[in-house]
Amino acid sequence: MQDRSLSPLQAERQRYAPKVPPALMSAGPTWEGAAAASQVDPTIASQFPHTAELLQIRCTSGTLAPAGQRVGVVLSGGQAPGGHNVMTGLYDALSAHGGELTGFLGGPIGIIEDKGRVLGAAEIDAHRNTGGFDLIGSGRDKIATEAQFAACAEACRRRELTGLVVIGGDDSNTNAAVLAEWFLANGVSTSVVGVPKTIDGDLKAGAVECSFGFDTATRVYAQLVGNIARDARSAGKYWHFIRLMGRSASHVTLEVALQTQPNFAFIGEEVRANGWTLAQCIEKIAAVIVDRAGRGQHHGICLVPEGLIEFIPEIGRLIEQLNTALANDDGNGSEETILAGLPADSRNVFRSLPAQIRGQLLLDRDSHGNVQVSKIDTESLVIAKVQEHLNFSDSFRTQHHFFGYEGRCAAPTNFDADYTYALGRTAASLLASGKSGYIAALTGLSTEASAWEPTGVPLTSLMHIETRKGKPVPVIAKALVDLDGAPFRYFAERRRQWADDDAYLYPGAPQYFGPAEISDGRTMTLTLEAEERA
Ligand code: FBP
Repeated sequence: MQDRSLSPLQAERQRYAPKVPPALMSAGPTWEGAAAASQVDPTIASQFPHTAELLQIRCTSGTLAPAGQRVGVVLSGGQAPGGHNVMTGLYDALSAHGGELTGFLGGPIGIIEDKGRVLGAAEIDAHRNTGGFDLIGSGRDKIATEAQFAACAEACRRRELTGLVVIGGDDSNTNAAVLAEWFLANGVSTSVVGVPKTIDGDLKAGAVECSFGFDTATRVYAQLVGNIARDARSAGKYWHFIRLMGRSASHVTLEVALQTQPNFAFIGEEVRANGWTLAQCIEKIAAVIVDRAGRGQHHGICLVPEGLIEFIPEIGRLIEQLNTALANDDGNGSEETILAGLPADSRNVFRSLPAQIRGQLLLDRDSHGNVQVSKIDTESLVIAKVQEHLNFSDSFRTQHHFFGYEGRCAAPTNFDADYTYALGRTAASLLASGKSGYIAALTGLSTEASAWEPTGVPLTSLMHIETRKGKPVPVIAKALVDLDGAPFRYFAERRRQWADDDAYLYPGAPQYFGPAEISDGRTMTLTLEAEERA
């Protein structure tokens, strides 16, 4: 009888052998210091005396871990395609020389509470090239207090771990940086290394060219947006407002716009740079709707980054003030008490918003003090305000969508499968050389995997000071869309034409087999940025 425990695609993907730079497959790790990745802020340097002066390093030969390495791994934050392959890369490098990989369960809390298990070959093999984080689970806990650092140290000592790998986004890698520093300061021999994960694409700087998961997730969203664009054009009666995940930064929206060529896309960073108020944002999309309607086109596609709301100046200010007010609230404060502490203009902004949005703005912050933008229906806010602004309600019919979870656990594209497997081996190599306080990276990602260069980037070089829960703290900086960068310029030069014509592209589903230009492609963002650097 046919085995139906796996879909045909799952079975085929398990057999996929990731493409990796040859250096990562040979023995004996050798790392060379290059130069300081960037100048570390003096306040950060004073708080990270053991890791602030690390140099960026490059692997010149071999990365197979020496015998007997015991490494712990944790998945932290939101799911991103490829997390399992970081683990298979680590596992393969370690097990080739009798090493061992322990998975901490349920995210950082798994280290704090020492909940973990040594991973075996069968379960690792079953998760090769799969999406999801279900092998060990994930979580958003923050490792913040002295007691928690000590508990993590104890877990590492008890398990005699030579290394710990934190797979996460900006906040999780901040955790990794703090832990690496704390371990060095307190004589804990476990080295700590981070891996850049997030579909949001906002963990990148210098040698960290992109975070894993961005490639797969944006391809899934672009497929869905393309399908909707074709539906919109076929029916000719709906404007579709599509909110896309990505937190504050608009990288996901920009990439999806580049892949699909919608009639309109908000880019949060542009809104902030120009200081566009909510009313001005609405005027811009309304102008496109009116123009198109004048030509008999009553359909369209508008992309809305989930973080847009934070970039509209008056709402951004309101959110910051609410963040501080909520951080100081004991949980018993009513909406009115919380609002009473805000400046009058922010109170007015709050009251001008639809009730649904007001409620969502007051929801709990995440453990890092961030507003949870995925829970705010910004696309509905835009629709409501456009409706108020326009007077032709009969011919302006809308649909709204939110795409986020649809893409976070898709089977990684070949790029993400290759990249994450290589990141796992790079992390193993850094640890095998006793390097701590680094994030694993590969440079040259727009080229063939055989030309990628395994690199270690000091975590402190990615940090800046930010206000969190009302206090200044060193954190890894979120990379926002660069308005002078090639991806945004490409978009800005073409958007007028995309608004007028139906220039939609239909990228279709991510492909795992077939011509390399389809199955092994790179995102437009990565390609345009690499072309600009060349
Ligand atoms: P990370 O920064 O942890 O990678 O989060 C990615 C993300 O998908 C964001 O785009 C989104 O805003 C958030 O997670 C949603 O969080 P949750 O999974 O807790 O609903």
